[in-house]
Amino acid sequence: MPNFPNPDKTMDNLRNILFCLAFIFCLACSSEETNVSEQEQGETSDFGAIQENFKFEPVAIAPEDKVIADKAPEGMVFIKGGCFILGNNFAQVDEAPEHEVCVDDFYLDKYEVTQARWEKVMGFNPSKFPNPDSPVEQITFYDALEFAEESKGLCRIPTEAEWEYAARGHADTRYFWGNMMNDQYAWFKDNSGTQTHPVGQTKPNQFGLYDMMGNVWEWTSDWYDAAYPRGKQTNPTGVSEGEFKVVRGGAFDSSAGGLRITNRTWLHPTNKVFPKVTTYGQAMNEVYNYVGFRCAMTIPASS
Ligand SMILES: [Ca+2]
Ligand SMILES: [Ca+2]
Repeated sequence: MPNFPNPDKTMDNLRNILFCLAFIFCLACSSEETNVSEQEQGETSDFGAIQENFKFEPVAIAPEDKVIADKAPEGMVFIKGGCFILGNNFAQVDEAPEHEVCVDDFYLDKYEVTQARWEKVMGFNPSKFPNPDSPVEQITFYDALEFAEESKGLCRIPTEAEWEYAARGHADTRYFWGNMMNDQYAWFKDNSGTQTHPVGQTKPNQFGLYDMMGNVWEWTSDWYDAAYPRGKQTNPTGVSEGEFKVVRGGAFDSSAGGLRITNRTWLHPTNKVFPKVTTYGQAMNEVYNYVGFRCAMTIPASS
């Protein structure tokens, strides 16, 4: 009897091949979503041309806000709330769609939480680059939350929207200082010497905030959802549950591209560092290891 291929076997083989192809395709797609590739994207537009029209202007405190601004706890600045366009339609998929967001007034730490400040509250210093004046790093989201709770009303983790609003300082450019990288404003891969630096050594943004871009990534309170909501949002706090928390701003080991204001990445709230292998089994770049945070504070109702 001639040896005809068994049609079932052939279908099985075909199915296996298709399955493999689909699997490889999925891997290729999802690796686009890892922290490895995200840093490098969105760097090709003609930002130089737009740059010429941008002017850096510090945000002035309106006379009617002076009292509230003066009541900012030590180390915090008053952030006058407002509406802005959050997100970026021309970078990574999870930064779109651009949508209008309004946030209330709040206070925000001028600096990333330093190791000295952390140690005073928490009694230990987990940082890889020990220096009392440098940002604390290698802390989980829950560690940061515990610090916030211990700080008795003077600290909460900012929402993602508050973080982006504050980081922009009303700029609609790629960075708060314009569209081209400028190493006077941020510690990043090209100027950091592969380490964190004491806070406040680079130039501040329009609100007087330091190191919003670079030095260490910063935890926000939002659960990560790759899809931003559509339409106008007021004081958004993100989706009600998720697997990862949003971290923002890039770190000393990020490329210039990773420091763009709208860049989002995500980290499991129990991780102190970005894992070498994701939950999807992809090998991760080892460099994105440094996450810290800064505190926000809601303006007391009596103010
Ligand atoms: Ca930072
Ligand atoms: Ca990203």
